[in-house]
Amino acid sequence: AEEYKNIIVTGGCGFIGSNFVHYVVKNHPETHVTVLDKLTYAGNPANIEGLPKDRVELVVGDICDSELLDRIVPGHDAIVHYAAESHNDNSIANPDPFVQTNIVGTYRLLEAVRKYDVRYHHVSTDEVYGDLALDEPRRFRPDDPYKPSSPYSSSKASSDLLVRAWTRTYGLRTTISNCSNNYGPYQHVEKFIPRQITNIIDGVRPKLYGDGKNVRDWIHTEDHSSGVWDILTKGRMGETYLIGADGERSNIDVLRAILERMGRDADDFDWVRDRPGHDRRYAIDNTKLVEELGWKPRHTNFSEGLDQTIAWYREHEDWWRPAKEATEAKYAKQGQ
Ligand code: NAD
Ligand code: TDX
Repeated sequence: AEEYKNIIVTGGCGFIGSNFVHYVVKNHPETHVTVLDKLTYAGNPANIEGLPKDRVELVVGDICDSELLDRIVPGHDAIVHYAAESHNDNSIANPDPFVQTNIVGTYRLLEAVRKYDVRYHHVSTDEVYGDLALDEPRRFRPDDPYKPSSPYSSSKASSDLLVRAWTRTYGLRTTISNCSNNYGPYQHVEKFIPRQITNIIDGVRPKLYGDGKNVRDWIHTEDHSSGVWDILTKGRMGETYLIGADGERSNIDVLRAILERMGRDADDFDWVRDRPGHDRRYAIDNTKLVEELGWKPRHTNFSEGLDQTIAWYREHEDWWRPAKEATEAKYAKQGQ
């Protein structure tokens, strides 16, 4: 396995990026991390607070800023790119920052990777493959055609295609991972699981879109981190790997599990307006990652992961409280 001693993690103050920074600090003591993060509404420096100063440095800035990239990329041996606008509902209300950060931002990073010849790992989503029917036996595989549905997923798909083309044309050393829905600590309260947990804490009824039968393939964010690390250090150049942990569940089942574990009635929620273009089902076939790189998820007990996540939000109200009111005001305007 390749060792990288000096890596840049973009979006390292967001949910999944910060969990990856914690993972690297804990498991790979030889590696120094430079976090590059713009600190948008979704980025919070508290997510990486308390980590040793000699292991993690925060640079506040925009991935679209090529002069900044010229200053910080030299001297690093790899970039792991998490920074993105990540929320589908926001992308429907205003796609502009999605095109900027997800497409233009990735382009600027690829140009820096080309100029300074650094290893690049691109973090993406299973949503690039579109959606599956509930009763379809098929799951997503790395070579499936791209068929994104939303402004968010189409901007991520665009960024993946830039990576593939820059790799083939300029011979960059890159890999791509497409992961399913993450849950765990530090996830923004706009997302499904934290939104419902914090609503229940606040005595507000959780909100379920459409008929609630949409299926997501849940993975604990720490398992996503170990998958990305394995691909970064052992993956074959130019390859795409899918990260998923056989965690398919309908939204209504997830919501009822949260209600039950928080001592509430199974029907104590509101049905709200469906998301336009709402993808029906995502499901990952992880064979390539498991067989080629020997990756194994550790958090395979969803109920246990959910209990830990509920406990985390109960214990970290000071972390999520500042974002809660504005998030719910935005949803209320959309009838959600
Ligand atoms: P997030 O919204 O929690 O965090 C995004 C981070 O990127 C924030 O810290 C934000 O400040 C930063 N950022 C945004 N624009 C930036 C810019 N122009 N320059 C520098 N930093 C910028 O997102 P997340 O849920 O942690 O997702 C991280 C990545 O993982 C994204 O690329 C997303 O597409 C991908 N992904 C997410 C999931 C999921 O379930 N959340 C699943 C698969 C893939
Ligand atoms: O209040 C809600 N009620 C509800 O029913 C919210 C916020 C969501 N939902 C539904 C919509 C989805 O079917 O729950 C499901 C999950 O919703 P999100 O948390 O918004 O996630 P999703 O749209 O599936 O996308 C997530 O996984 C893939 C991440 O936000 C993306 O960044 C990632 O690429």
